[in-house]
Amino acid sequence: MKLTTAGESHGKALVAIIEGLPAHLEIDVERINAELALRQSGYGRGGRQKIERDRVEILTGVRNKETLGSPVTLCIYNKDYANWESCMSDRACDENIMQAKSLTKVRPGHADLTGILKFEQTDARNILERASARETAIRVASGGVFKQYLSALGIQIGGYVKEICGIKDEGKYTFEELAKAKTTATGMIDEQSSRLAEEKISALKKDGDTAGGIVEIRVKGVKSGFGSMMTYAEKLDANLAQALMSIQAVKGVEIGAGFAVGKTSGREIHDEIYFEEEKGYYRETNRAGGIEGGMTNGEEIVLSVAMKPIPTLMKGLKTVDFLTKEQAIASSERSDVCAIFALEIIAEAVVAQVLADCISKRLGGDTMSQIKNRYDLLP
Ligand code: EPS
Repeated sequence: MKLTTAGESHGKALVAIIEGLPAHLEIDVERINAELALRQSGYGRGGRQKIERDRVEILTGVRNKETLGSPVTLCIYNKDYANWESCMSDRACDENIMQAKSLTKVRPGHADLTGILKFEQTDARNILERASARETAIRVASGGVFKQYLSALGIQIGGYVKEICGIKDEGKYTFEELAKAKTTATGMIDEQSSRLAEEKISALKKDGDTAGGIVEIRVKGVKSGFGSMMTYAEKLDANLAQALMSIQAVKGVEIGAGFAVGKTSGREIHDEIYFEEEKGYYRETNRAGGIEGGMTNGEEIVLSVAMKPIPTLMKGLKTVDFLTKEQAIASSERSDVCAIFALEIIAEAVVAQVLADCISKRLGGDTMSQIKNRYDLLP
């Protein structure tokens, strides 16, 4: 399967084309819209989310609520484009408004400076419009399609926010308990930790600052043998890490115990193997995070993803004005203080994409029922 996304943050729309979906996958568009609403929520989101009410429009590839096997095109119109048309249109723009909306006091941590130099621009707007995490809206919409493919096979994805700027939710949760994360203000499950995180976000906001954080993503129901150790390109852990790292502002991905594996001995870290007639092979621990040798081993897939604080600070950091080369304070645009709740939703979508692709490579299939029959026959 192949996913291509396009669209600028304040342009007309965000679009995605998904190639390689089978025919007869049932698509419930309202399930996708529910994911989009979740992505816009969470304590600490900014003003843009009050303007947008993201809803997906399916332009191609689905008829009568079922995929046809042709490319599926998704579209989310940016409501804010109405306020930006005079400087974001593909037609001749208003020079004065373009000037007023230009950004040259490049933000440390953002794509602004390197992008300006690389693409020979004089205005970081031509960089930030695509670098913006607004693009994640269409990835969540696409993820909504991939999740429906996975749930047709009995595979579910969940997760929660583990940490926001030093405030930790240290609970150990069953897969079923993860659903609660979607109902709290921060995405943390433990209410006390969630309240402390809210206080932290409020204090950062007051100080013109932003919050980083960590989320955990879990996948239940993937049978063993997806991904392959035969070539580096087929290793599932590598593909998950690549995809998660492509989410704006993500700086770290861990599979299972992650970096802790480097601090311990083999006896302490590897998951011992057992067999029972009814259960088949199983492990009593899951420090491998459900992946060994680049392949699923039938246990839950467990991933952690760390996001740096958003680089648009209301009290900007020191920088240089790209035009004058003078020392300056970085430009501040309307932005979010904390988008870790959103990260959890986005990371689920991205994981769904990688898994759907991996499953389709192994099982092929022109129709969803062929794929389901092949999946059900696997041990
Ligand atoms: C975002 C929309 C953007 C930002 C944010 C994510 O909207 P605007 O720039 O109009 O306020 O809130 O984007 C960034 C963090 C960024 O660096 O550009 C969204 O819909 O998620």
